[in-house]
Amino acid sequence: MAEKVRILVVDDDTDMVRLLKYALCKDGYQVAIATNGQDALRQALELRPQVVVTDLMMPGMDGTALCRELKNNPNLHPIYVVILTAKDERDSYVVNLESGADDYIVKPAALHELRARIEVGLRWVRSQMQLQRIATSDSLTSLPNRYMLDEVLAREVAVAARSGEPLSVIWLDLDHFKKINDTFGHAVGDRALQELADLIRAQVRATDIPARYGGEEFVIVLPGVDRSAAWSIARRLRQVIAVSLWPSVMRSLTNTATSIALEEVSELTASLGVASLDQLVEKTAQALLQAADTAAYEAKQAGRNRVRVYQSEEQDGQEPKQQFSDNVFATREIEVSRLYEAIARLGPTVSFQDASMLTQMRTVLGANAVGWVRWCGESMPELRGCIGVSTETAAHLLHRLQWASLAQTADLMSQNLPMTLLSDLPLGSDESPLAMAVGILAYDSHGCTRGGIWVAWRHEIRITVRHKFILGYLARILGLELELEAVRNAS
Ligand code: GH3
Ligand code: MG
Ligand code: MG
Repeated sequence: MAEKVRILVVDDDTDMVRLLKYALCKDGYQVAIATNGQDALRQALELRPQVVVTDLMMPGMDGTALCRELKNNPNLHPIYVVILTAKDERDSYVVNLESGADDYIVKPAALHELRARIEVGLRWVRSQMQLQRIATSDSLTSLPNRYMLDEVLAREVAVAARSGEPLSVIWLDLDHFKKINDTFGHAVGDRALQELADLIRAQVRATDIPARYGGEEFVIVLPGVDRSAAWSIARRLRQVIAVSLWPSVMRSLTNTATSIALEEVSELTASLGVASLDQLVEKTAQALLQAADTAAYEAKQAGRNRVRVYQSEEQDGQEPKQQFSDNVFATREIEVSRLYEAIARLGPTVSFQDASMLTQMRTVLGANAVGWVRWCGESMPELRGCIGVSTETAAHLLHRLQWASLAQTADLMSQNLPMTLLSDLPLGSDESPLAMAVGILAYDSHGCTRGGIWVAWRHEIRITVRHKFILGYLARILGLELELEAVRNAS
């Protein structure tokens, strides 16, 4: 059912407002009434009426002042104001039309004339709304466009600067998107952009504002979100995009000739940059966007399909970069003996997660042994945060734990193969306070990490195994029945 048109009737004559309410309700409008200017303004902000019919002479705020308030409030636009008054004077017409009134009717007015004028007003309101929609939203994705983004961001920067609340921005740029257009045509490219917009909408909260900056670049404004929370959101987005964007494009194009060719592409990924207002010396919307764009550019440079947090010059000296950057292995040495102590206390479990919905992997080029430590415990403060352990350390640990086959592979790989970087840390900022993982990552001919298996010291550590083949490959290395069972389940 279509939503009813909302009309606010204002008159200090209570009989008059009741009569008008009765008549207009019968016409199918939703009608609210007020008997003075202040109350009318309050109700207008709540109800957002399309049309206000107001008397002029009222105690307190009169009709002229009310009209000015209604018309000057951008949150109420578009609103059509009809003055309905006994004051039949040329000067009054002029003053009120100049105050923003759209129409002026002298009482007593015939009801059918009032109706006709309300309809004129609604035609204007509808065309204004359509114009507003065209001017502020992107026609392909229906997300706010760049013009709207500029407005929103300027407003949010001003609010954050005043309140001291955090404000972050994510810049998202699809990877090698030109290739999608070149290979499959613009219609498929357009569909991918629409699917991406839906995916972003589904991933963010109601208070976050996603927008299409232009082309295959999107920006998400995150009011009240600090840098590390924004980083988590960006990482989640990156992962969801890598996992489901291309499959959903394919699903949306099934039964078309192109859908068969589309299977040739295994994934469509994005590079993301994160920046927060508190990192900037110059706290402007433009500087914030620029910082997020710079971080996204760094993500591209580092190999795409990853997240980078903007690092300002001053911060570089203060905090370890790896605490906020994806895909970075710390250079910091871990005192292995201390890890053994902790491991001995906790006991290992094998952990893997299958994501069978993921698209096929064509080639496995090799694998690397890597390790991750995430530590917030009081006992080993020097290990706080996320630290990547070197291949050698990982191999060493595996030997100590007598995971011989895994350790052998790790040894082999640490000698013969280049280090592949993790495309996603297996741990989120809100996860368990004490965790450690050592394992093997498999990667394809593009150097993209496709999955792995881990010896974990907490169940919370999960690594996505993207394809049964990888799972099988790793299971063979480990010689574990458990994983072979999972391979069957994944097929
Ligand atoms: P990179 O990983 O470096 O970002 O590579 P890229 O190919 O994604 O980036 P580049 O800036 O070279 O190309 C962007 C492409 O996005 C060019 C254009 O064909 C495509 N594009 C931009 N807007 C649209 C659109 O509205 N629809 C379609 N189908 N394609 C678009
Ligand atoms: Mg681009
Ligand atoms: Mg791009």
